[in-house]
Amino acid sequence: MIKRMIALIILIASANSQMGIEGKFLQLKPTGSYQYLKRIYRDNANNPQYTQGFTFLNEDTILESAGLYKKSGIHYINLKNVNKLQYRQNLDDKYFGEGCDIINNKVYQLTWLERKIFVYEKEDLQYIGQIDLHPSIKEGWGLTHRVQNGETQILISDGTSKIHILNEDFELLKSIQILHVTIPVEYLNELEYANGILYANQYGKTHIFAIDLDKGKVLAKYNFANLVKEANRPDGCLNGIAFNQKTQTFWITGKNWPFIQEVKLN
Ligand SMILES: [Ca+2]
Repeated sequence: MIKRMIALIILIASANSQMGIEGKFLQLKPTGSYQYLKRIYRDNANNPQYTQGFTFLNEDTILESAGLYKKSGIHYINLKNVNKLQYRQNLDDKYFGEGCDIINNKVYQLTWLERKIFVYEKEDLQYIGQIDLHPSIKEGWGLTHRVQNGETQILISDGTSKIHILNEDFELLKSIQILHVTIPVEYLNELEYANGILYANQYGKTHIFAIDLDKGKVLAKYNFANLVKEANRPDGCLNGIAFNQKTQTFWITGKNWPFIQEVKLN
């Protein structure tokens, strides 16, 4: 009897321990599943774009911001002809282009260390003006927006684990630190807000996080290591997340990548 009780205690202790480890593992790595759909190749041999911002204008046109000093710019590309850069505007050599978005019929483009946000006409990307990045924001990295209770909120990443929420006048409302379980997610980069969820990649890594912004919490992690390998660009990591409202799919790419990839995130 005593032997049987001891065996039972050992069995229960062992099961608890295994569940504990497994539960912790699952918590640390909530892996999101996805399916690849279409892929469109682009001529990166002759016309590489160091993609820093990516968002849809309409169902088949993407706004793209390109980085690097002396090579930065902003343009539209159509999915039917991705090699033609429509309404391309080059930045002055001293600016490094970063995240971009279309917010209430205007186009906004961050710059990296220069702390300027350029504003353009949506139709033809004619330059309208510029705004200074709020002093509490470290650098200009990713840009997207959401509408909360009828109010537009601008969301900016700055290479830290924080997402900064600003009003339409680019005044800072609050900054939220994003945690993956208990670990701050550093180097948050390109952003895309879709259906109440913030999507962000992490500089130099192969995954995209789905984030509950208000809770500051990672909901899922989608690993695109296979895509990064196929892109085969040691000079360019995963960057560029654009959500197509009509098809409810994402198009993702990277810096100097030879293709853009449609993907359905589950
Ligand atoms: Ca984006």
